[in-house]
Amino acid sequence: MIVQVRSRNCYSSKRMEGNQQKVEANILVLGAEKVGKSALTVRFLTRRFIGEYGDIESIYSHADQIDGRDICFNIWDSLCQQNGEESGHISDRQLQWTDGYILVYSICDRTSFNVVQEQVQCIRQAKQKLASTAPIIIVGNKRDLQHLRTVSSEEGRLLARSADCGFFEVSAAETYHSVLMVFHELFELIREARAFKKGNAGFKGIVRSMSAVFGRKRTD
Ligand SMILES: Nc1nc2c(ncn2[C@@H]2O[C@H](COP(=O)(O)OP(=O)(O)OP(=O)(O)O)[C@@H](O)[C@H]2O)c(=O)[nH]1
Ligand SMILES: [Mg+2]
Repeated sequence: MIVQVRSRNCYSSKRMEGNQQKVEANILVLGAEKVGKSALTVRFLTRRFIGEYGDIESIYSHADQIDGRDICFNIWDSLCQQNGEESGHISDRQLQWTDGYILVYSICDRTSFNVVQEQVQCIRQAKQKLASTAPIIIVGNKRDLQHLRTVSSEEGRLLARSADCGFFEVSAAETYHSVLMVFHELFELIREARAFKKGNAGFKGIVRSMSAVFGRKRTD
């Protein structure tokens, strides 16, 4: 079961406020079990770290402002599905819903880092199928537990670079600001991806118009 939670100021999608259109971004938070997906999400939503979050899958809607612009974040705090051999399975519904991904691992848990690697591959393969350009940010969480670290910062950075993803190491337990940066950076990447897609569509439109004017080149 997925619980849907909407904040008071975020009830209408793409609502017009004055002359400004509200921008929506669907963000899917993925990763292995107990890496801090909910802690990260709740930190962003409430600025607080509660400690225990239970195992409820929720989609939260949250109103925010970036550079004076109203944004509505829809954040899907997922549960790690154990799908036979394949850990960290991502459903088609999730892949179609999302505009951007946050893939979380714990710096103290190498298995969770491996799950993120698998999820990056899964998203990249799906991208070819869906022709989607949803950006990814990889997050190494629990940075406060340095003495238990098993995944180096360098490994995280390398994975992100090789897969063309953003990268942050954070502690949802200790800091709000770095968590805020993760969500805002992802929003920027989503905005860039949308602008790129729009630019491409415009270019294709120009090519189509030119074909209409000058006629298609016959290939037969
Ligand atoms: N020390 C430390 N503990 C954290 C941090 N983030 C989360 N935790 C703890 O890690 C445990 C799991 O956190 P959750 O946020 O529930 O993790 P999750 O990935 O949502 O877990 P599931 O939804 O059950 O898969 C909890 O006991 C949290 O208090 C962190 O940055 N540092
Ligand atoms: Mg959770």
